[in-house]
Amino acid sequence: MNIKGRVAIKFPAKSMDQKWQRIWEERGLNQIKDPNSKPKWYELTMYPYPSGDLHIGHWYAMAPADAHARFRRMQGYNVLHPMGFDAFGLPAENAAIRKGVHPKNWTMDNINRMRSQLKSMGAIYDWDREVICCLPDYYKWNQWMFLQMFKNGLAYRTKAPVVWCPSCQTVLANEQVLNGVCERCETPVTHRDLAQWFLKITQYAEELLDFSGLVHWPARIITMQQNWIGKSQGVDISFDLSHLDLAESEIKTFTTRIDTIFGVTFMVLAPEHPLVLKLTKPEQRPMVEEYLAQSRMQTEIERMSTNREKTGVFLGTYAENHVNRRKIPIYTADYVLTTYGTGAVMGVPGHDQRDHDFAVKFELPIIPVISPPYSEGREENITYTGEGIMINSERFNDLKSQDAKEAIALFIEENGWGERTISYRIRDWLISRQRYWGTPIPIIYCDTCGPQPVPEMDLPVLLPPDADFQPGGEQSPLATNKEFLQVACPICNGKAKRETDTMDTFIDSSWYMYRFTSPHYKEGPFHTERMNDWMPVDQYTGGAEHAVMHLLYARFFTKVLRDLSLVSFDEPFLRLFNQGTIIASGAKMSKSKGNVIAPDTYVDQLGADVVRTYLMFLGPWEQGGDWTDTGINGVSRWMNRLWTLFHTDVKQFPLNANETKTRRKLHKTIEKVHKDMDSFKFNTAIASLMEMTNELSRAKEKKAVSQSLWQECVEKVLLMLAPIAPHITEELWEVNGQAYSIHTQCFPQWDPSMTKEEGITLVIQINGKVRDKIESRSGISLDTAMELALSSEKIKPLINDHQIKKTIFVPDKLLNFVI
Ligand code: ANZ
Ligand code: ZN
Repeated sequence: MNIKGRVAIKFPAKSMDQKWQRIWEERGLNQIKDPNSKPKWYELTMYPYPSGDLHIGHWYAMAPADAHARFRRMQGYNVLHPMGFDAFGLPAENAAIRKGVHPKNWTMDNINRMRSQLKSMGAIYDWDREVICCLPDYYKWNQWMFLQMFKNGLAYRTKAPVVWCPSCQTVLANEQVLNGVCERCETPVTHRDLAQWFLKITQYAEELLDFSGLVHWPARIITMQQNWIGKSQGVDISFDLSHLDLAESEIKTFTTRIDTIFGVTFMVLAPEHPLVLKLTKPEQRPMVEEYLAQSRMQTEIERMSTNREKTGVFLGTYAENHVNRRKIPIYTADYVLTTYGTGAVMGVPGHDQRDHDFAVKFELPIIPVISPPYSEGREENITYTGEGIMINSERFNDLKSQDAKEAIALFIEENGWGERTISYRIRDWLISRQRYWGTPIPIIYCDTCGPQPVPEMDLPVLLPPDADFQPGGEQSPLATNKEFLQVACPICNGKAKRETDTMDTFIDSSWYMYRFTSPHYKEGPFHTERMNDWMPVDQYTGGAEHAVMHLLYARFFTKVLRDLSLVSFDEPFLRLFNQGTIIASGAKMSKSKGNVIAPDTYVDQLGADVVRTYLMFLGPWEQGGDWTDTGINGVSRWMNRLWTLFHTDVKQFPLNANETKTRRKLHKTIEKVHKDMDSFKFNTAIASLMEMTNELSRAKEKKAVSQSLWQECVEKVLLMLAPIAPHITEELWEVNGQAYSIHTQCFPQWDPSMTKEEGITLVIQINGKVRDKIESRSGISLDTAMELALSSEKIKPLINDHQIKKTIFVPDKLLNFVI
């Protein structure tokens, strides 16, 4: 591949990269020393799927994160910035099936390739700490954690309607369904009833809504988690079925609008609701059954859509509304979801749009019970969903609806018809996957003793290498592997069977940050002391697409570990930063557009530093940016200039010079770069370093700096650039006679007296005559200068009513009004 308009590199980029990478490795520059006298800084970047080549998106996530970790190291922290591979899961397996190779071989080959590509980046990863989740010494601890949860009632198995992806042939977690399609293959999902393992994340719903333990997380990620957890306050209210002579004497529904209870004219059960068939009259049964069969085929998208015509079937029976003894017909309809509240709703067509559409379609009465504060001009067919004054609600009439909410809830509680409750949208985490490439769930089923945990001493339950890994429908491919399947019951030693499902791969990433603190530890998932040396993670970086799944699961795991007394803090990631996405030449990268950037080619031709620097320069990291060859050529040119400039012979400079300008510029640059690096603003940090090089070029040309200042500037610029471009700066550090290594130096400090804004005197003229002199800081704009001038007591009376025809502004010097 050719780099358009490629600028030739004047320095031996490739051999320099190799030379320094070798020396750093030999001398153990990046070997992590567990606790030492320095304060710790754990900076973690989300570990990648070993999906093949390391693409530019990986580089974009990792190179800036590496620069930030390096910056912290130069600030004097003991830094842990590890790397590993999220090696289990569907993408690896699907690709393996497509290519007919074993998932393990495919995965490990990719890991080996990606590791060497990662090494070419020159990052500070300590490869002795690598974590690979598909290896038994890692997934053993997935199984161990599962067993701890099982023993503490946090893991349970139940038959449940689950989301099913017909293409991946596996169930999915709710979090893996985006707008009704599988997030992996984009096939619309359907539902099935299967016995599955769940983790009780709902037990932590309330605590997961408390973000106060976090130091800094993006507000939008917090909002997404809040919405996902979806807390609603309302009332669980029952409707009377006692006249029907069933075992169940009531149906429970959840409503956030108990103030509308007198407006209920029907009731709707989700098709999956267990009472549907019991409440169906024999003559309605064929229709109901057909409807249930149909709705199973519907995807969540279709069911949730608000503008779709409502469907449903009358069950033939009625429930009674306790508050007014009104008989209301019971329907089943798929706009009610089984996964929320109680899976049943009270239909209030007067005040809920979906209920309204349903009532219109099935010709059900519509009773308004809240009168809007201003009723004039209100349209007939629009449901009123706001607050107002109660009507048609017997003794609650004339109350404000907000007050009626309270009063009615009390009234219902007093009569034992229901109680105030809080409902969460979040469901327990379904972790069973009917796939081969995952952690076997360590459970044994014995006909006599029931489901039994695998004894801890028998862990890990190894994934059999010789299993057929083609997906097999509702059963995991492991079910066909007799050797794996058949096992002795740990209690009675009788014949028993293993669980054949594997775990959701999000289990692996829920605690991998702990494993990095003692990756070779054999006695437990982590060594407690080492873990306490490093955890919690001080800075986490990665893509915003992980707002709900991974980041919520990881928070949940930490709270579980805390409750098991394994850790003593509440949150795993104190600070979170999301980088944006990188596009190429104005478009999303795709093979069909032919604009996929292969980092290897660029690294090969220009060296790692040019690629790293360009990635950090092409836009604010959090917004992402557009990769263009013109852009990277600009960086090549700058590095060439640096290379030449920093090979300058200092002897050509005078011993003394009037050099305040250069010195000030240096200190301002240090301040700016320091602050920018601190807050991930790499692009503006690099821009300041570029300006500083301009200043040095000027100073060199005019011989306007002393030998010592020149030397100081060279050193400090190199130090500031070192986290961003580690190879060239190490080389130039050596060229300039400094001792190895630049990367163990401190980040330069600025002198505040050098960075203070200089004061200036602005001369104010009227028609060319000096009328006032105003003290101000330098660099003020015309607008600010006008404001200052026009508020001057000397100028005001002179301008008075006159019209200003023209203003002449010489920044930092003069403002002249022509009147
Ligand atoms: C009666 C009512 C009247 C409602 C009204 C709303 C407006 P949020 O706020 O998101 O928590 N609901 C309850 N369970 C449901 C389910 N399984 N599937 C679909 N809808 C369900 O939503 C709570 C409201 O969503 C509840 O309050 C219920 O409708 C509906 F003027 O009850 B409401
Ligand atoms: Zn048994």
